Amino acid sequence: MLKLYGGAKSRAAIVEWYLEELHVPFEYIVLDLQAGEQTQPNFLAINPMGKVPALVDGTLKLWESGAILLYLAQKYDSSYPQTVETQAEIYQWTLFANSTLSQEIFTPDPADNKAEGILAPLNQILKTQTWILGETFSVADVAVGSALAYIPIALDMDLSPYPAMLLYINRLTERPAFMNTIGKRFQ
Ligand SMILES: N[C@@H](CCC(=O)N[C@@H](CS)C(=O)NCC(=O)O)C(=O)O
Repeated sequence: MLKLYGGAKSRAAIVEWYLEELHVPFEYIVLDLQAGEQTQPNFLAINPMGKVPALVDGTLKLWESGAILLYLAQKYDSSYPQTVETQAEIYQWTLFANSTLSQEIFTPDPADNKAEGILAPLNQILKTQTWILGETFSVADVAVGSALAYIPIALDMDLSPYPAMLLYINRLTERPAFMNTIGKRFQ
């Protein structure tokens, strides 16, 4: 069975959410990050960087949440788009979520927060469509949505200027797979 390595409150919950969406059975192995289990040789053999999430699927050992999401989408998502162009949009949104979006949301100093520049266009996009790629929920929603859904959970950021985004976050957090994973782990 596929194995997902995570920590009590870690980015592994993003992958856990997507696995639940896909109904792919997996074993979730929670490492004690405080105790440094991620730096032990048996885990470094899976991810030499000593970070979670990491995934083991047969002989494949994969790390970086974005890479894991994209792999799972291609292998297990029956609605994964067939055209290279739409696949490229999925890469775009997944990489955006893990780089530009995360950097601008999760700034150590709230005074440095430049998120407005990207939250406003995101809100605009979500005014006219249900999900990031249009009317079909996809891995792009897991990548982008997990970052956005984290704002009301953990950050002191006013999202009232972005009502379409707030509705989008509500749609995501009401999904049973979200509630069973991120929703539970970050209560
Ligand atoms: N960009 C990586 C970040 C991985 C990461 O920093 N994971 C944290 C938990 S959320 C971790 O393993 N921390 C333990 C450590 O750095 O020792 C990803 O998205 O997978």
